[in-house]
Amino acid sequence: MKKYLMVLMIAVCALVVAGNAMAYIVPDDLALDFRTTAWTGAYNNPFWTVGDVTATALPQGSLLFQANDDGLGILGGEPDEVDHEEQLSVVINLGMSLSGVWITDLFTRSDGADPVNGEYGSVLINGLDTYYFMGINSDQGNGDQYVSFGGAKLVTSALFQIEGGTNNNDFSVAGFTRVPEPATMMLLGLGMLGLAGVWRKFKK
Ligand SMILES: [Ca+2]
Ligand SMILES: [Ca+2]
Ligand SMILES: [Ca+2]
Repeated sequence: MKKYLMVLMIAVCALVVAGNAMAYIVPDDLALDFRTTAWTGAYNNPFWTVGDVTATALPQGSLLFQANDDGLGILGGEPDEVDHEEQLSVVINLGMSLSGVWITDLFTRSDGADPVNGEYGSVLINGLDTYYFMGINSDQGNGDQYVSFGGAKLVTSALFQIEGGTNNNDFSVAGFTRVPEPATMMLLGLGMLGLAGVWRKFKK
């Protein structure tokens, strides 16, 4: 019986390692996902609302960009993303408990404008806390990068913008993550125990 528990533990460890290896690619299961068809209509509109969440292109007169791989950005300047003094505002009416955000299209720089940091941007959460992200830390496939808030935050607003003031800093926003609830983790644990039990019975 102990042998099978060992096998199970190894399988779990392998899954965790695989999960870490993919840590730099936007996962499919975001808590708030701007890549979904619900957000498709945002393209070429000044703002777009889905449920309690409204995204607005700033400054006034700007229009939203949307794509099913990159998420939201701002039209103009470079053809799609947040660049120049464009800003992407996200307002969540009653707030959502969120733990981080996935940025896309954020790359190192080949034009030499900022070879140290790469493309460089920030997000201001609830008008209080600023988190920075740089292209040198991104997966260079689609410029994916995860920005952690260092724990769950009740987020009511997020304001995305470039940093550094250069024209070629641009990025998109795929969406936000939520940390797994303790209840979810417990269910997962119970499920594993159950699986171990079934395995044991099956072997007898
Ligand atoms: Ca743009
Ligand atoms: Ca892209
Ligand atoms: Ca970019």
